[in-house]
Amino acid sequence: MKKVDIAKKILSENDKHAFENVMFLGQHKKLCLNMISSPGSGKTTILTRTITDLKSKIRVGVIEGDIQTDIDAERISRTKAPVIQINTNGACHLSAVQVSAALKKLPVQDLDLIIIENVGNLVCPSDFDLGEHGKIVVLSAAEGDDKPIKYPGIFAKAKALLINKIDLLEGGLLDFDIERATTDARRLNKDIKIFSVSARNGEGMNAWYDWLAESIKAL
Ligand SMILES: Nc1nc2c(ncn2[C@@H]2O[C@H](COP(=O)(O)OP(=O)(O)OP(=O)(O)O)[C@@H](O)[C@H]2O)c(=O)[nH]1
Ligand SMILES: [Mg+2]
Ligand SMILES: [Zn+2]
Repeated sequence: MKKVDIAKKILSENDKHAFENVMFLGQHKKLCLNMISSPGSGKTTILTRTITDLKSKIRVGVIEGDIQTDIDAERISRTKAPVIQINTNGACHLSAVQVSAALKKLPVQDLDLIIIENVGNLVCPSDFDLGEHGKIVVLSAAEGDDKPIKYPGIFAKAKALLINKIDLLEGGLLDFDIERATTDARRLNKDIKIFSVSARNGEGMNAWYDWLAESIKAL
């Protein structure tokens, strides 16, 4: 009996659509980033703050991936940024074909930057290329500083790491060691840019905004 490697087949089908997205983004010359993290580390909060703070400089469009509900898309639309919702109906990651359809619905010509919020999951979204220019991983202080070594895949692939919720470090209620998380992430990925931020109070966000502006310019 012939053995079929289903995982390989799904991934190569995905790669075809990822390539379409690469072509689409290249034609329109738009930067696209794929934001990945565990549930609740602060992706949507980082996005709403980023969109609001950069409003006069960078026009952001969002593709929101969620297993169910449009809660996050609602939060984004309150900022007035264009947002396209993808419900994966149970799937734990976004696939390139879903993103391809969403990209065509966004007013791409009016944007400077497209950010995809992937389904909250630190593991398999990193295996699915969406045709993006770079992956951004978010790790919140409450999750523990051992996550880069425990879940190395995404930290090895990401262009940038946002260590979020650093406001929670004050008062000594958490034992998250930024130095350890940073060192381990750099050991996996020597080029990764690391930003320690609080999406709640805005601390550290300016360095992230500068990096976004530089990345758009460098495209
Ligand atoms: N203290 C603190 N809380 C934060 C910060 N950023 C986000 N939160 C809170 O963390 C919770 C989860 O934030 P979300 O932005 O919904 O996280 P998410 O990664 O988008 O979650 P999913 O989409 O469900 O994966 C919310 O209650 C936020 O208010 C931060 O910097 N500091
Ligand atoms: Mg979210
Ligand atoms: Zn998955």
